[in-house]
Amino acid sequence: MVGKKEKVQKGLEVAVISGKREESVKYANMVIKEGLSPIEAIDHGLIKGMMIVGDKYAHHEIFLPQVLLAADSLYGALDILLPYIPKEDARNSHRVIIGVVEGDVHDIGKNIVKTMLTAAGFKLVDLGKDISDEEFVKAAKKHHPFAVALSTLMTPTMDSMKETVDALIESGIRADLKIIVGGAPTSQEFADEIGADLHGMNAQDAVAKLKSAMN
Ligand code: B12
Repeated sequence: MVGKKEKVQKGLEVAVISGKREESVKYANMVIKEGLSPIEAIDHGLIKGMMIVGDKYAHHEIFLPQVLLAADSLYGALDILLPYIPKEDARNSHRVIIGVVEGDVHDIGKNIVKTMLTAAGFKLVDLGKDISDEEFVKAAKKHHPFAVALSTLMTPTMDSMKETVDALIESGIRADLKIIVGGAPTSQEFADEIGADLHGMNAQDAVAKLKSAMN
């Protein structure tokens, strides 16, 4: 028998795939009303739907306008769910600067990582998307963060990640902070190669890696 939780998660998944914002908003409200886990709804509903959209897009079964509708539908639900992610009590005043590197506008994953880190008690400075290495350096000099978190989803913009790490090294502040990278084309091997410290597979992993780096 399929339970309420599975039904709602499936509803979110289908709402993303079909790009129906009213549907995703309806199911997101159900998550809250039924007291279901917003994190599970994001992982097993919204992100699952977006992964299927990604596959369909890669196989030319759908095109950019449908991907945009899917993203819009995902954001509609995220707006409702994110405020309900439980905040940790533990006081953690570590500041993290986050941004999507230059040339890349994919920011859904970055926004989820930002929310999970915020919920874990980190103080986030979100620079946004398509951020140049100069902007990262400028922000790091201004905010003196514990870590800089770099996101990219595209292979060509992995070069921008390396340029950002290089710029942080050249600016003389590299040793004062941790650098964590993430996004589908990245790996721990790639992080090592470009001189970053850490790699996170997903938002939960980002929290785990940065927490362990605090000790
Ligand atoms: C949605 C989407 C779009 C939307 C983006 C909307 C937005 N506001 O973000 C739009 C329609 C705008 C778009 C545009 C383009 N896209 Co697009 N897009 C996607 C799609 C379908 C889903 C991405 C997504 O949001 N996934 C859901 C989120 C939750 O997952 P995520 O981003 O991976 O994030 C998780 C982890 O990666 C990780 N993570 C992410 N960041 C970080 C950072 C840190 C520090 C850590 C620790 C972890 C971490 O944690 C996240 C949460 O768990 C992917 C396909 C796919 N399978 O990924 C293609 C994809 C990324 N796009 C692609 C391409 C090519 C493009 C375009 C160039 C298309 C074009 N011809 O114009 C443009 C790019 C323009 C640009 N300059 O950036 C390619 C990239 C190929 C490559 N390897 O280089 C992909 C893979 C599709 C494909 N198979 O061809 N796209």
